[in-house]
Amino acid sequence: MFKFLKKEQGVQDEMFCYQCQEAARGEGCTIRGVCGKIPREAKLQDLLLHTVKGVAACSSVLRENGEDLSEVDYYLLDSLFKTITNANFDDKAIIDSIKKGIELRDGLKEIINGKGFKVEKKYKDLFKFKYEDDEKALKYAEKVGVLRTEDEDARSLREMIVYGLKGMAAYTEHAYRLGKESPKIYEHMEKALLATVDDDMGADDLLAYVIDTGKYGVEAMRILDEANTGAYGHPEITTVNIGVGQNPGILISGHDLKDIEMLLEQTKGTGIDVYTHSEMLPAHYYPAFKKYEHFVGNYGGSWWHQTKEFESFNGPILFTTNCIVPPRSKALNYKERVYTTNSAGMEGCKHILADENGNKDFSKIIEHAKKCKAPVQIEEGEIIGGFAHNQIVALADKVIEAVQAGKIKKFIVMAGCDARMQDRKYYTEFAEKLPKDTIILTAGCAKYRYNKLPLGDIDGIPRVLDAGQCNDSYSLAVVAMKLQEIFQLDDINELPIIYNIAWYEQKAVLVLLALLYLGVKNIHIGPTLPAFLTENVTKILVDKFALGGITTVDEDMKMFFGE
Ligand code: SF4
Ligand code: SF3
Repeated sequence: MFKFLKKEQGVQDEMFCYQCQEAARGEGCTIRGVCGKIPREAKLQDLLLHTVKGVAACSSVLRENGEDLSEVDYYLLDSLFKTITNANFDDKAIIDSIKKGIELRDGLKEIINGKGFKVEKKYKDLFKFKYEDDEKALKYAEKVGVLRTEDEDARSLREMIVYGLKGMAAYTEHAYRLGKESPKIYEHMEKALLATVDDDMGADDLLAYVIDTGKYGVEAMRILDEANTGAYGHPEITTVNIGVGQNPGILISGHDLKDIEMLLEQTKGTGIDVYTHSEMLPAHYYPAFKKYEHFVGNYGGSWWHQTKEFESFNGPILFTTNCIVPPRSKALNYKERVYTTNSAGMEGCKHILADENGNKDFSKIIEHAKKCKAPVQIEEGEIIGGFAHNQIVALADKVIEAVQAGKIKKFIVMAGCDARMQDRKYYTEFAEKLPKDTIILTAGCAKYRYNKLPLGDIDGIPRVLDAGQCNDSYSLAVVAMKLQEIFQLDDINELPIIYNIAWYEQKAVLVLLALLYLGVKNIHIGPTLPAFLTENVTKILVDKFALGGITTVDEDMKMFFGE
């Protein structure tokens, strides 16, 4: 079932990155990222990660000794988030973060020395780098990238930890902006980052960190759920318009709900409409945002369609997080309409900063929108969503009745991401060919492969239940645990739930690790297994968790349903 791919050892290429599902040739991007990341950007990101580890080496010592580290906390989140696939294509922003990290690291080191504490000698290499000039920095980056770990299995486990931490940083950052935090998450981030540069760590130790990253991943998603629902109410069943209105619009993308709240407030009464894009679609499900009449609908599909859809949208676009596709072709003219905020960034675009209270002034975007034409309609109709844990629990009686009457035989968790690969047509076909007595549980942008299909309902329960963003995969876990309780099962794996997850970037890695931590077995991930998993590490995951890949729709239907 698996395709095992050989990693090139010690390649002398321009860059090496294998963190996402689109890694070139299923091995790694070495000349230029499929995502658009160029070698210079890749190297700067490697250097940023190296710097973050240096900060962690110091902050972990001080944290153990009860010091206040609020500046470090946010730095960890922001820097890791900047290196997620499709989040930041702005060299200056990355360089600024590297320089800030060096300053932090050296400042913390002084405090440590002053207080008579000690950083373990084995981390000494994390303190050598100083940013003198770009050329030297890029040269140094070659020593600290992914390929610094020669042993492929150790590299695989180390990088899996780092990718999980990136996803964790993203979710924790959103919660942080809504005033929710967990010191335990920062503590884990530091320890786990250090584990990835610690030659004393064997495979078992690293694997324990992998699973612990899943544990704190559950915590990060739980806190974000608490932050989002605490601020904006529990998502409820909602139909979302996918057509357009007559006014000029602003399109908001990414996952940050605080940003959409501020944007909706500031656009009130301006004659500008607000539309969601890709992972921001679930904002429509929150009660707090329903009062805005100018919150018109969702425009377009998942992130990778943006180069086409941003052209026809006509108005400004605000990225609050990934996924950005750099419009590097000269034929694409929308770049001057793109704005970024938070850890997102793209060279040549305007970046909106928050003031010291976390407030942002979006007036420039609003003025820009006023000069633009209304969006061109690309589709019409409605989609339905809002099936996060509270809403599903509210429907529990109906769902249980349908299960007991044999009308619902299985639930299929198809959460995760969408991306460009042709192979992803699998997920549309899979959804279409599923037996009619099944319900799809989804979250994340994977849904765009099937959320506009006429899949019908079972006794009024739609066959695609969208919980929300990828972080709302937490909701799916809550629902599974609730069902386990209702059906009085000893093991979560006895539930009639199939996991067929589409992954792309590192938040999906964190979601996978979270599910593994929760004891979920037999998860299938696709369309390909991660390039960062070696044959040996894959075997461990197969033996321990029965992790699997996917093949063809027909084969997989037979595997899952025995038909
Ligand atoms: Fe390649 Fe993905 Fe890395 Fe981009 S993020 S360089 S596509 S592996
Ligand atoms: Fe990810 Fe780009 Fe879809 Fe939140 S953000 S899921 S891929």
